[in-house]
Amino acid sequence: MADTYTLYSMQNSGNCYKPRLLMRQLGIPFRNVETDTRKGATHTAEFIALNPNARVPLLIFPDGRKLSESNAMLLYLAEGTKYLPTDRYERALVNQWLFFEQYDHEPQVAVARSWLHVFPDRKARVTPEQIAGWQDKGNKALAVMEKRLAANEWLVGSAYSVADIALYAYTHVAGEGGFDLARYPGISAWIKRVAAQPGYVGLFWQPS
Ligand SMILES: N[C@@H](CCC(=O)N[C@@H](CS)C(=O)NCC(=O)O)C(=O)O
Repeated sequence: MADTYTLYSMQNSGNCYKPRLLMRQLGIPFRNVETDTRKGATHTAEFIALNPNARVPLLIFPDGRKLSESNAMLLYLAEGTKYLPTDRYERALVNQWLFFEQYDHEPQVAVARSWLHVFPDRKARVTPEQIAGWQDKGNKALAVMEKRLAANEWLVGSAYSVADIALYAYTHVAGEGGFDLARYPGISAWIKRVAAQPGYVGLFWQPS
């Protein structure tokens, strides 16, 4: 039995940043195992034995239990803390934003960033139509966020929650996917508010 959590994660990944940021804000110690998907590190037999879905992040509990899916980690780790509302409806709204993030936002905003920025060697294989498709749908997702954040400080209720962490992860680096955040003043102000939260650390932070 280990004495801390182990997180398999990749520094440049927003999905991996979500649990890193939350664990840092909750003061939960963990060991970070850098797992570079650009080098195929999630496709080794050893890694697939841990996560058959061959993706990071992957969280290993001190007692050996495993959890994949970044937003599942946020919900698990935030249970009983100020980062997850206790009110039933507000919790449902947190889930609403987490599902939105995985279905409408991440597949456009993160994928555009991945092809244009994280894997620059792949850039030559991307067609202008693909880029336009990601940007059109990604801007629609950003517009949904803007509608909420133009009039509210946080995505759910009146407090910073795991909904903000989940959406912040790829929104704050959306410029690297060719998105113009200047078009979204509500989102731009929210990005500054998230970065001012206690215990905040940036995308590339990992425990020493
Ligand atoms: N829905 C998953 C997505 C995880 C994901 O796509 N991870 C990427 C890095 S951001 C990955 O491991 N890719 C491995 C590969 O494509 O080979 C989550 O939120 O955790």
